[in-house]
Amino acid sequence: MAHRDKSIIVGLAGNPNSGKTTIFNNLTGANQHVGNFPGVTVEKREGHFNYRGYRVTVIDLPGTYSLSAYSVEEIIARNFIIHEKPDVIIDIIDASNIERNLYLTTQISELGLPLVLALNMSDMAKNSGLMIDYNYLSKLLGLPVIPTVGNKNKGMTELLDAVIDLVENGSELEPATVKYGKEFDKETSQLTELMAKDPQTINGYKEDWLSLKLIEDDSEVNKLISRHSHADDIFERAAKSRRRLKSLYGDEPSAVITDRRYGFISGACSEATSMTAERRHDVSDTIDYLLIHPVLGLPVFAILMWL
Ligand SMILES: Nc1nc2c(ncn2[C@@H]2O[C@H](COP(=O)(O)OP(=O)(O)OP(=O)(O)O)[C@@H](O)[C@H]2O)c(=O)[nH]1
Ligand SMILES: [Mg+2]
Repeated sequence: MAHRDKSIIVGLAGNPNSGKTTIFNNLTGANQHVGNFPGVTVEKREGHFNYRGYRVTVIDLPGTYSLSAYSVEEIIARNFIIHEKPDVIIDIIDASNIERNLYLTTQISELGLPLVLALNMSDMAKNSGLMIDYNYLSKLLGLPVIPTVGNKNKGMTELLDAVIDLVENGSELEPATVKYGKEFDKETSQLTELMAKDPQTINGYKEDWLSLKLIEDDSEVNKLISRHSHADDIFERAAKSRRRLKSLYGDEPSAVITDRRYGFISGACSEATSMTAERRHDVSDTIDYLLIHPVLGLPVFAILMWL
């Protein structure tokens, strides 16, 4: 009973429509209230419950595909994660769309907070013939992975146990990181060095993450760094890095970063997921059907050859 009075904060993040609110309701029941995130009209659901001697506060974050600073939802989710520093983030993933959903995961993981993945809609994934080796995926990503079916209230105890285990014991796993390559590392380490000159301004942020965001020219991070005592040097360095990387890769660094993340995800998914024989047949039957179709046949053939 040593932890009877301990309070923890858990943030529920995830893509739109992945089942966040369903899981939030399962966890908190009627014990919830709805307000707004500070300064904006985006709804903030907050709920409470007790589990294994902890008082748990859960926040249902707005659904986002990414943590760039393009939309108000993305900025809210990101600022909440960075500033409120929840004890654990549960990233709710639509398992039937696993690759697209894991894009956000790579970004949350880079923020360096304890993270648990709920592979929700695992029923839909299974019904569509997608088989996921959850244990292997967990090993590859270096994160706890719990299959759930939100609308059937399945997997909630396992999910909560994973959260509490992480709080009590930390992770036995080392989160896998996306490798951006030597050239990126060279640039980010120079920026990191400059940022270390004013630790107060960057207090609470991971320097590696800030460096990458500066190279991406992220408006929110630029705002933060404009208060840094070496702001001019940092911006100059970031612009140089951007130019250098662009000429090396022949593309915007932000596009290279996105590619690397998807490369990492598709590597993990190709190892940890497979399709049932029926699903493979369905896919090849559809292609056959399209190929012999009198109107669509030729264009589809041309597209397949071009791919
Ligand atoms: N088949 C299936 N449906 C689910 C599951 N979890 C949630 N749903 C359904 O999926 C729909 C979307 O769920 P929500 O909980 O509203 O998703 P959300 O992530 O809160 O969506 P936004 O707030 O719009 O981002 C609802 O109709 C749920 O009943 C699941 O595991 N399997
Ligand atoms: Mg919702």
